[in-house]
Amino acid sequence: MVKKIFCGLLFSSLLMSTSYAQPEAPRPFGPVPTDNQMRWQEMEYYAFVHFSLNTYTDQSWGYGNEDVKLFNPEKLDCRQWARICKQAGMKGIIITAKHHCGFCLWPSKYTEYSVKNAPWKNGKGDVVREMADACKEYGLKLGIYLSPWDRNHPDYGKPEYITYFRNQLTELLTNYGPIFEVWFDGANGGTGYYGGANEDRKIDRTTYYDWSNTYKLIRKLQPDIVIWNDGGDRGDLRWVGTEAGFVGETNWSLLNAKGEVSWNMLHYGLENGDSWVPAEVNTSIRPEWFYHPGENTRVKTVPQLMDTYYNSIGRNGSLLLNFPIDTKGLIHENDEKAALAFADAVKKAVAVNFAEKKKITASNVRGNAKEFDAAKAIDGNKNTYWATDENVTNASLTIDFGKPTTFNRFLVQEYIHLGQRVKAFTVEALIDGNWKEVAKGTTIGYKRMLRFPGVKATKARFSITDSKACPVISNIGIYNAPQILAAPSIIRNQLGEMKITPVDAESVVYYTLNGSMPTPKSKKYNGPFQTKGKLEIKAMAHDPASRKSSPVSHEKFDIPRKNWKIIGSVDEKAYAIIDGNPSTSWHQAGDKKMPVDLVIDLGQEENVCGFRYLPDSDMWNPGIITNYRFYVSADNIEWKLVQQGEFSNIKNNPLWQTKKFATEKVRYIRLRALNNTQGTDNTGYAEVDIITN
Ligand code: FUL
Repeated sequence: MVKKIFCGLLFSSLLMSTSYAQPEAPRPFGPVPTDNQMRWQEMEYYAFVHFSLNTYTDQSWGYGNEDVKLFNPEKLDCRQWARICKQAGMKGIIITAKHHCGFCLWPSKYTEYSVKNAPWKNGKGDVVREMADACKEYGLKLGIYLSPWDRNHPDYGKPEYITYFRNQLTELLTNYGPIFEVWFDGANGGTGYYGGANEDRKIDRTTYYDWSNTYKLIRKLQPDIVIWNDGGDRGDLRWVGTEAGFVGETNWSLLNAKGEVSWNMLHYGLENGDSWVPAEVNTSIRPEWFYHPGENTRVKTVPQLMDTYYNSIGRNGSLLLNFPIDTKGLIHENDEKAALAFADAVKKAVAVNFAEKKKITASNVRGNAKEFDAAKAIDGNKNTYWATDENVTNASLTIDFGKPTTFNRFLVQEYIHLGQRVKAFTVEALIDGNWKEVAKGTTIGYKRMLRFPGVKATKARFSITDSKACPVISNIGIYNAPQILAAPSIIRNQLGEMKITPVDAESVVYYTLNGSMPTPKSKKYNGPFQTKGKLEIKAMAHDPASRKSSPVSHEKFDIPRKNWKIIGSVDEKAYAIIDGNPSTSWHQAGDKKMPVDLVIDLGQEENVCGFRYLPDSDMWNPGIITNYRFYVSADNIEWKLVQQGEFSNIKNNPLWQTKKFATEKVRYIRLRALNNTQGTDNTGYAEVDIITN
């Protein structure tokens, strides 16, 4: 009996001590993601494909009256799209099943304005079906973009259109398997064809679509879907207020369920919002969403895409990167190259996690329990996390590398199932026995990545300095991303000041002014410097740690343009065309009719034997000169025609144009534009220069 009582006591005291050592897990704080939002967030990176009649009309928005007969891609291959997306590390594809022009990429029962009346596959084709099949084959999820605005449909603006819209949604969400995301563009209402009415139709985008009932239908047909909506009722995801590929550094996955959403709320979220509405960063791999042959040379570079990566996925957002499908029906080879090189750069940036399997300690562990200890932040398990005691909102993790280790990137993830909590944090490095702050951030959320110049340290410390509730950290990563060694850009401004800019701010730049190839023994660039006269410069970026160098940039500059005056224009902005910067431009006054003259006073007589013209790269109104005449003068009274002709292929390849002629000793030059590539009077210039003897 005594033995029994003793055993009973022992058992219950064991129970008590076990429950004492197992503190309660933190309770969710504020709004939390739904399962659908969580699955979506973990996808991180997926594609948009823009393909429609616009592809064949070089437009960004069709009016709604474009001929369906234009749709006849000779090589349409959704498997090529899926292969590239898969290789690029993407997890899904969202297709523009219907853009604003109303043309449907699937044979909708409810309209004649679709692939069923196009010559492609004799009207028997279905791009959405081919896309769904290709996604399945490549293990990608499928998403649907269905423009609420339809510039073709006669009923747009009337209640009948809502039935049409829902019928189409039903087709798309029923016949093509699981759909992970549906995308409702915010561009709504305006001029259009509307079945021949050709008028302006305004709608109230908050009420017209009766979103709450449309959402009910969507969730009934696809219970696992997330809804993106930039108008009307709050969807599951939010736009970030820009299509340029970045969300705010501070990025709360919260908004209020009701009320207006300002630009700031889109861009930064709302710290005390009452609903979980995370950010999706949508941007295109080219300047525009649809394919335009003129942009074949304007595909984003790896450094640009890496910036987008750190400013989207690295800022608690997802990245929706667009491929404009070309007229053949393929992702263009330049876009493929860029996307794969980008994927490779990301892979290399996070190749080795120096935090993994290292000694890690925490300033505080919830209930001192193993379940919440520091090691949970580096165990590679997304379902475990380090947590502090209730009300402890200042705490740190210290990682001991065991030996001096160089790193320049820091990654951290909150266990967002319990809400987004952290408001501020720092990253420090122990260098020669002293702690040095190397980076700091505000919000974390699902994933936050920080970039900073490389440091060599024996330990790293991550400190949360402000949090809404006790932090819950599921993952830490410490990396040494290789520098991106692309050729630096070289600019000489009007005053002759030379500026060299490497792509990666951490690179060291070396240059020569005597035509020889630069090496790490050449002159080191320490900032802009003054130059005189003609010169040739070669420059490269160099990473001392890896001893690797970039390709060499090479520029030849003619005489400085210091004393040049643009005659006949009082517009100070005109000097953008001689500021040496190819990204600034100027256009002649709008009332000037072709031929349009540009006259420059060189300040003194020069031996001129040619000129150079760089057109403006603005997508929609570049004012690119096609046919020209070039005159010179000693006195600005008598002019001599020295060269004339066309800038061939300048529309598709808007690069520097160089024209030479026999040497003339003159002080004034005149570039006369006879016409432009658009057939209008608009005349633009990014840069104008001369060649002297
Ligand atoms: C915008 C649209 O108007 C563009 O054409 C494109 O579809 C982009 C994704 O959204 O608002």
